[in-house]
Amino acid sequence: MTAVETAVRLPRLELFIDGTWRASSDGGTIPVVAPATGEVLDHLAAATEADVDSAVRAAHAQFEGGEWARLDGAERGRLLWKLADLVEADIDNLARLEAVDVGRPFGEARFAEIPLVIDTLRHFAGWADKITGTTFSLPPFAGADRFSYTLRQPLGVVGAITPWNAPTMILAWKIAPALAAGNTIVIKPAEDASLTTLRMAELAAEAGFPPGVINVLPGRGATAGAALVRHPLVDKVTFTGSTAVGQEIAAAAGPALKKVTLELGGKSPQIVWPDADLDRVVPTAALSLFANQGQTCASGSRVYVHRDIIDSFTARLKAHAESIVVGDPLAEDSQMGSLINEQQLQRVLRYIATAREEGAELLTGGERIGDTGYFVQPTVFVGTNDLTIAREEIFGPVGTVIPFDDDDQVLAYANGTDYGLTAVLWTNDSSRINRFTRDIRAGVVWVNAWGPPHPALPWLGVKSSGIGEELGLAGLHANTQLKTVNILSAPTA
Ligand code: TXE
Repeated sequence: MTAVETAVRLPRLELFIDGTWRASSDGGTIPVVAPATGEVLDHLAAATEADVDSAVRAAHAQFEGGEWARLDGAERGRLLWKLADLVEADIDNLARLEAVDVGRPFGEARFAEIPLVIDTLRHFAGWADKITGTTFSLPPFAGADRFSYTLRQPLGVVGAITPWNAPTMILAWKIAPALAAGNTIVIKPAEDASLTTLRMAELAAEAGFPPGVINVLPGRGATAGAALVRHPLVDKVTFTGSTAVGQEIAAAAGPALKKVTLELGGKSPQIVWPDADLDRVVPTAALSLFANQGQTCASGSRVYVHRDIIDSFTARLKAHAESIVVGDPLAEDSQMGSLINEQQLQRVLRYIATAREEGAELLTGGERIGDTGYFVQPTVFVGTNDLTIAREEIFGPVGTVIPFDDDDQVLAYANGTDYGLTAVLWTNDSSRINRFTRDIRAGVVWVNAWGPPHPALPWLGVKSSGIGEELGLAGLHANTQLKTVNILSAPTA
């Protein structure tokens, strides 16, 4: 059945520190498990606190006066562009690694995620020689002519901690702006999804980044991740993951006054009004619910549908969900693959059980598929806004459709959550669009679409969904430090 090449070539599975590959200092390892089969493919080195220290010191040395510190913006941009070219040449291999390691369908990785990696690297390659401050026209000070301006400088060593759901894309979000701005970086990928990050380290070495500019430390969150956050030579921590760990990181980085960017969970609303064209809405709403098995922070997992169209909407969504092909992530026709691990499977099944206990109506799905791997049917419940599944991030293929009657009610529903990542509005009514784009508490709003982030556009969450911005000029600036300079000439007579 499959036209996809299934042989997977694993990258080196050691730590990449200062341009060299090393075992962990205590010999510790983490198994590499293929979620679709449960097979242990190999073992990764697991970084210790001492390994974190070596990597941060290498990154610091390059920043403080190594070859990297002497490169100008155009040269940094050329290296990022070269890396993008190497990723492009390796795209099938990277997509296969992602499918095997994460369980997401090869096609999603090959045609959506990895192209975004390339676009992100090229976008920030273009910024690298265009980082500027501002000049000010101010009156003389203390009898002397005054020239004041700002410099925008790199921060130093960036510590990046990435999750397993879209590990290659999120890695690019961290390295591209950090390196464009002239920082060096130490990356701790997720335990369950380190393969593409290690492959990217191989490609970065091939691109010619000086040793120590990019360091990769597979390892455990509580040890390697926490040590990276604590390290005194780490100037900024950028993290994508759960809100609970984001809070721990903010608490650890706070007393040291480190810069932090946090991209955390979501419980994003989609609102469908009666004038929306359901032929367009339903496939996109389903994509938002089920892409990457629902393991996307931007998933529009609360679907508010006006009561006038609820029956027609649910009938179409049910038919669409039941047409989705769930199967081997490497098979060409698979539209959904496996959840990441046993823990995530149990979490999703628990939420489904809770929804049933709370009286939600099961529209479709609701079951695990088979007993190998962690496959779950695309699942939709219809119910009320106070269901647990309508309030908590599930991170699985489970959507909740909730009818609404008027705009005040649905705005209150949409904003009645601790999260605020994305929101999707389905209507052509300009008054509604103006009101809701203004009043909805979210970092990113889509009107009549839902899709991937674009590297030129800031990506951010409000409330418990995060702090700071990634991507776009704002994401570049989040990797820089301003300095104000005042130059006074000798007093004129
Ligand atoms: O995330 P963790 P988990 C949400 C989603 C999911 C839940 C749990 O709801 O079901 O989080 O997933 C590292 N100090 N999201 O447990 O633990 C860890 O090693 C420093 C949403 O996998 O937050 C990994 O590299 N680092 C999210 C990374 O943090 C620590 C994507 C994320 O893992 C650490 C992922 C510590 N004390 C999960 N503990 C999104 N925003 O898209 C762990 N880590």
